[in-house]
Amino acid sequence: MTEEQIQSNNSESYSAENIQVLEGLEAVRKRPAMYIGDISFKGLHHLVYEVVDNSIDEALAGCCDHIEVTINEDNSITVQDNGRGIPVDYHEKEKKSALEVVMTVLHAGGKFDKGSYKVSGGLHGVGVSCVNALSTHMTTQIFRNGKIYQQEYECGHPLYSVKEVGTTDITGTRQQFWPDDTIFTETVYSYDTLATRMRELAYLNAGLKISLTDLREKDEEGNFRSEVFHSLEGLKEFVRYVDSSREHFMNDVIYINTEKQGTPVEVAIMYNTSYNENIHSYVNNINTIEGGTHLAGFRRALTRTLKKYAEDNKMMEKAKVETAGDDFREGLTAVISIKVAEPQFEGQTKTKLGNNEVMGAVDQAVGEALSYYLEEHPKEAKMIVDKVILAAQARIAVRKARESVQRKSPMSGGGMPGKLADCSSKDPEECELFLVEGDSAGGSAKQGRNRAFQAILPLRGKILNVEKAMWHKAFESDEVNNIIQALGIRFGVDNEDSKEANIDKLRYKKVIIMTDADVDGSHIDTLIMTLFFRYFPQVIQQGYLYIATPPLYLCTKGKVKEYCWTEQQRQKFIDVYGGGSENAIHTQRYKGLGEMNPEQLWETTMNPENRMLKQVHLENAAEADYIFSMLMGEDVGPRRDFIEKNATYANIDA
Ligand code: 0RA
Repeated sequence: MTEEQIQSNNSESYSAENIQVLEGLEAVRKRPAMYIGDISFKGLHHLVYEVVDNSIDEALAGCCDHIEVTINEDNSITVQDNGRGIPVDYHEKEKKSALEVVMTVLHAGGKFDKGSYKVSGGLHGVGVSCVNALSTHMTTQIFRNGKIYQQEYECGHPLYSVKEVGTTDITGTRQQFWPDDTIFTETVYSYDTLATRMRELAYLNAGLKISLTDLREKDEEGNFRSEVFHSLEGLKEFVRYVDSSREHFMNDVIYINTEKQGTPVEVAIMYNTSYNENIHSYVNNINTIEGGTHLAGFRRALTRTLKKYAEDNKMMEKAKVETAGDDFREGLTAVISIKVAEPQFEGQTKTKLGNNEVMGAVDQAVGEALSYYLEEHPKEAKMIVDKVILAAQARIAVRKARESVQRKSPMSGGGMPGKLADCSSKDPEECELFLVEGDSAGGSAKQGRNRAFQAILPLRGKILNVEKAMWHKAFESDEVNNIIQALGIRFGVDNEDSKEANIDKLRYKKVIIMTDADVDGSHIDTLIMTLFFRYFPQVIQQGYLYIATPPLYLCTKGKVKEYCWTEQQRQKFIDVYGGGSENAIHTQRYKGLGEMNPEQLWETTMNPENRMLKQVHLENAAEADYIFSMLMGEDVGPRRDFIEKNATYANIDA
């Protein structure tokens, strides 16, 4: 956007008359995915975020401090806030109430409030009217001027004009909607998914109380599942939460909350003993997983300030190493949250901030606060600088390890690992790579596959836990190297010393982890997912990582054979073919991939016609960071709790 356009936008007054009718809600029902991303699980939950976003805008305006989200018994959702209430006055141009315009006209949402940090375009900020359009029924109640106003809709069409239905002494907005099951392929809400996002929003908006209640089920004590997310310290608490399973060599959270060049900047920084960099960045409460100018400003300030401090205090001379940017971020966990009035989102998934003016604002805010912190805390400053020096030394070891890998003959000149049985196609769009546990299952997979488009890479035993290992250890691991080489992933493409992966030359757009359906197999799945998440998260973000699901049973009755993936499927087979009697049928329980011959493996687990693949999603990056560090870290307590809560395979083996 040019200077001129910004000027004219700013001088415009967004009165009710200025709301433009862009498109009808029928457009939303025709192409729902265009407005909310998709029509499955993600889109379904997105409806809630959309409604909550509007209440958060009211909170950002300083007019609301409590949002209550309820999953009702019938899977409808209620969101109530204690804001001013959406205006209900008459809208001259549209010849209807402002409320009705907000609820039924696309993009009418935040145009009332020019001061707010509304997100335009992309997946967010499409407005509550989209939620209305995608709901079989929606009820809005406004508590305002001592009165309760109400309107109801079906598929976005009002059933009557806004009417008064009572009096009240509160103010606020209450929305209830029933997602349309003819549009959504998934209609059951996940408490955990909503809770994760509400927790994140509470951390991102200090002081705001968000409660979540699930009325669908009671626990043993007769209580509904319910939590209140309320953070007084904002990102300071968020970074502690994300990093709670990691070990720390210093306790401080370096915390910045300021405004620079009109941009509110909030940053929390913590260093831990791990070797990973975990920066979670947000713009207007949206996780910018592709980064952008705010992240660039942060990194620049961090490197410059730490480097200057180390040099001023003659700490680098002794170490005799050249530092690179990445060295300053090893063992760093940080959360950056900024607010931008006119955000420009770019990149593959529209989660990369493009606004140039933001870089300087974040750089200045972080530079000033960090140099002040270092001066005030010499002991902590020394520990950070020591860590940086260790990282630089390790990086140089990585470079040597990489060079020695490249010297080994099978790898040079783009060669492939010897264990890889490649496919004949070279088109990444149709190529699949199976990462297979064990040489014997790998052998069956090689025989059973369709070699035109399916490649097999057998992995020997457990692979390195990268959560605990230093970077150069990963590059010294044959298994990790084989995966990297086979996939065509490159490191240090743009910058020799960078740990950032480049997947431009990715050779397969389906990478399928195939392991036994037991505890060991699930552990290997997690190890491989951890590797991808920490070293080349783009593969997950772009939806290329999958987990194969081999069947658990082969049920046989005479000539009838059926593979079963669940206990329910087996029970159904017993009912249908055994007349309900278990004795009448034969069940073969598959303990491992190795028990299937190549034909069976093809038929059940590899053939695109029959197989069931689970796509690995990155629902929430900060939560994934927290969970991976907990699962793969040192502390066994929280890990055991988590596994007990989420036991899928554990039951089977019990
Ligand atoms: C525009 C103006 C005013 C309030 C709101 C929007 C508003 C929208 C939503 C959406 C969910 N909750 C909300 N709460 C408030 C206030 C106008 C005024 O009172 O001056």
